[in-house]
Amino acid sequence: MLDLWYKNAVIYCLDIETYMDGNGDGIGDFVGLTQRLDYLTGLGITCVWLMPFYPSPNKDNGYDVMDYYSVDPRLGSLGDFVEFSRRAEERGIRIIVDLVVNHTSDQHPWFQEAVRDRESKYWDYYLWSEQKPEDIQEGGVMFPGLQDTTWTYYEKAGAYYAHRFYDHQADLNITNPEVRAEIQRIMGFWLALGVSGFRIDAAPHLIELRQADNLFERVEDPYIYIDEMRDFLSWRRGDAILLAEANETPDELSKYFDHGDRMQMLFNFWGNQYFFLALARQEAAPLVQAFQDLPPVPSIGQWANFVRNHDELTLDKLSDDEQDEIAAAFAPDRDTMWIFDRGIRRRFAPMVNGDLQLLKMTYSLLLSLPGTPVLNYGEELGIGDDLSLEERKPARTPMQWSPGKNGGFSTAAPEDLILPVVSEGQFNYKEVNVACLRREPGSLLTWMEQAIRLRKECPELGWGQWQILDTKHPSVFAHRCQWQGNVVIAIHNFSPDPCTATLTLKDDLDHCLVDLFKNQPEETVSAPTHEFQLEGYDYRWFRVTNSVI
Ligand code: TEU
Ligand code: CA
Repeated sequence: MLDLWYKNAVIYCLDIETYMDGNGDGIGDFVGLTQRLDYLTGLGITCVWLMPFYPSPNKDNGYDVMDYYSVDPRLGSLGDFVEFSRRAEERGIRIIVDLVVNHTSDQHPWFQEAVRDRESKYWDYYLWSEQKPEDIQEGGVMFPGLQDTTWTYYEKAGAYYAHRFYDHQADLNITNPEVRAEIQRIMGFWLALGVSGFRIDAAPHLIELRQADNLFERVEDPYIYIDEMRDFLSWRRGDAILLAEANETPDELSKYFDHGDRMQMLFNFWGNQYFFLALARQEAAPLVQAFQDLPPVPSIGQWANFVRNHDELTLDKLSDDEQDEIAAAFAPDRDTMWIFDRGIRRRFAPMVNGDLQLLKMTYSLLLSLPGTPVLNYGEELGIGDDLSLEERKPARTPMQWSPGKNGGFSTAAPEDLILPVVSEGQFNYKEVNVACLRREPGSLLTWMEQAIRLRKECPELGWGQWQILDTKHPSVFAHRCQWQGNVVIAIHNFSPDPCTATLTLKDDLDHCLVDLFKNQPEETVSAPTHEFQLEGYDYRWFRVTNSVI
């Protein structure tokens, strides 16, 4: 019997720094987060993905790590981590942590030792060149506009070092077996502290194996390194998972799964980008096509679906015209709303002007799509953003807990907060916050709790064989998931206009459909096609039962 807990999980991503401040210094911390575990339990979350919380100069929101074995003192101590992990476990909540080993901060002692002494073993932990090489091809700089090159001269070292991301994030050389051993030690450490797996940051760049002479040629099949990571992981903890951040084309993605011996989970960036195109066009076709293009998933593999994450909403796989369609619908002001010339730096609720029906339809889709849903903190409230902040920060403002001071995030003076709480406009914390929305029957938060409960009661969605159904209506997306003889069908209308969808349900002939949100029987499928009357942005889930209830 396979106990693949992640198949029916509900994952919630949060940044400790902006979640809940327990000691009033304006910065979220482990103590604050631990106080909020009951909230997460109530919401129905089963797994928390913690963004980097390690000591860091914090020039890239913690993705610039200077010590992999510790907790940033601003956020607490290792003891606080263990307390948090223990209390999460008590509530049946698993923890996944970010593993950021494509690069280290230039302040990491390995890098500092390397530049101090070329003879030290740490020199070969990184990628060096005496002359400035051509910029790394295949994707080049990752942050155009904020990053000029992939090679930067380090005065003290007298050489250039490679970096895919910011110049303070020196790429590690994983062709060096000692670096691979370090990565295993890091994984082993957090597994021993009870985590259930890792989000592998920048996975495609991590596995770009590079020759020690810096030629950047692939010396062997780069994916083999994932087998090595996975082997190590599974020996140390059988039920732990690797969740890769790999924004790649379907062809490439299949290599990350392989036959089930590499990553268990991959973020579905492909589906995400085409979802936004579908929404902009109010047509299901782009999402239908995207899911048909995805590679088959091995039995232990799983897509991690999401609406928004902490980065820009990257649209790099779409054409310029398609990006323009999305811009016109959701982010018309290129100057303030876009970044890196490929993505939108807004949260989702403001992109759709807080349209509650559209928000519910979207999160209903997220919770029902084949795979496992990943929510970003605050999405359950329809939290807003702050476009006056620089770079990717608009979508990283603090969680909004109450209508009180600083939205209940912190008791510090507002000017001392790590980032300002959204306090202006439609999404201001006085209106959009946990305390108010949980008491409002029709709110997104109240609805989300119910929807998450439903999702957990429908394991067919996470485990089953899925198929996309023809709906005879361009704006309607419908899919059917079957598992262990049980069937769930979900129907979503991507248009604000009511319509009739006609589904071919020949496999379900003579069965009864029970509307799961309304908890009432619809009608019996008495012909091979069945009509559904849908409201604008409607979402319907049905369980197929043997007899009329
Ligand atoms: O992002 C890696 C990365 O490649 C993304 O920025 C990517 O460009 C984008 O999502 C779409 O392709 C990760 C983290 O998520 C990000 O916050 C860090 O800044 C980055 O790694 C560097 O560590
Ligand atoms: Ca604090």
